[in-house]
Amino acid sequence: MRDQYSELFQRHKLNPILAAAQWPYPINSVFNPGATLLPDGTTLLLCRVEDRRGLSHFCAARSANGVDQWQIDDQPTWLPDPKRYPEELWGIEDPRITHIPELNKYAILYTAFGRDGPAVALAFTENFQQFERFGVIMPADDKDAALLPHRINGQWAVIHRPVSDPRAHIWISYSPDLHHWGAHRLMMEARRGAWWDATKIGLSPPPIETSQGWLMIYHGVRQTAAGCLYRLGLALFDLKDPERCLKRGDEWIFGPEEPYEMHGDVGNVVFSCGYTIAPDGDTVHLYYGVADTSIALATGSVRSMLEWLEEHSEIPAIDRRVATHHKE
Ligand code: BMA
Repeated sequence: MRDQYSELFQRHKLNPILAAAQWPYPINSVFNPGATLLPDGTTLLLCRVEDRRGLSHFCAARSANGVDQWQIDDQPTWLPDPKRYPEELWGIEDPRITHIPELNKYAILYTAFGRDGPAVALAFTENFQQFERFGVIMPADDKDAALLPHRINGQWAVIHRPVSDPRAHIWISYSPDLHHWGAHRLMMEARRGAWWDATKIGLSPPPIETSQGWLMIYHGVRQTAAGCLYRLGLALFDLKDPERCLKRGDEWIFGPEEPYEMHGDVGNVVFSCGYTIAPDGDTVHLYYGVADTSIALATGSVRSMLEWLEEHSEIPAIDRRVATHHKE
């Protein structure tokens, strides 16, 4: 019997590493950033910034070491454009960045928040200054999406989280051209009952491609009498058939513990949309929003996450009441 839980991620001692007070223009909060390493080794965070109307836009912050000395764009980098894109009426949220070598561009999947609710929208950029919008690719209610970095069997693949109230599961959909999406498949269901990931789950950052499969860090939402608890867990999916779940961790691996994670606009939330992986191919810098207020950093290892899954995994049975068409 273990006498304590293993900790896969270590919080940085400078947490939170980015907060509203550092912003060059007035904002309410900054959280849930997408992340990538630029070719020169700079860490780029595309941060979700909320203003005092309650609406969000994106602002880029760059740092040589990914920890401090952030160069923050002195005005919003990417604003919602509700005149041309009505689905962005109430803002843009939670960007997830994937570098796409075939296109030599970065894909950004984000939540466009409009009258019908949150929808998944796609855009591309080469420089994080100009953004080419493809518009909504998964209509409301849908969010928590990322594009896989290359085609699978000739098809592009998007992981996303449609809501079938009150439950919400993780799905994957395919496209030949990035515009037309179909072949929707259930990837992983929310558990039921008392579990930490009962009722609602969603992709957190884009999955990590490893020799053993797509390693997914996902969030589970536990609804309690005192409000929701957002925590992170792990699962592994087949490289060539990513809708096939190979392993799913039982316990959560990271949850709100520190005061900056427990208190803020929405307390008890750790929510990650991005990471960078160091040149060693193993060290993961996980960037995450804390309490929908600021940004924090925790460091982990791909190898340790895979080893942990070896010991903490169950192979999930697909619940046929939810996914009658799921193939074995
Ligand atoms: C989720 C998303 C996140 C947010 C979290 C906690 O549904 O909207 O952007 O951080 O709720 O409020």
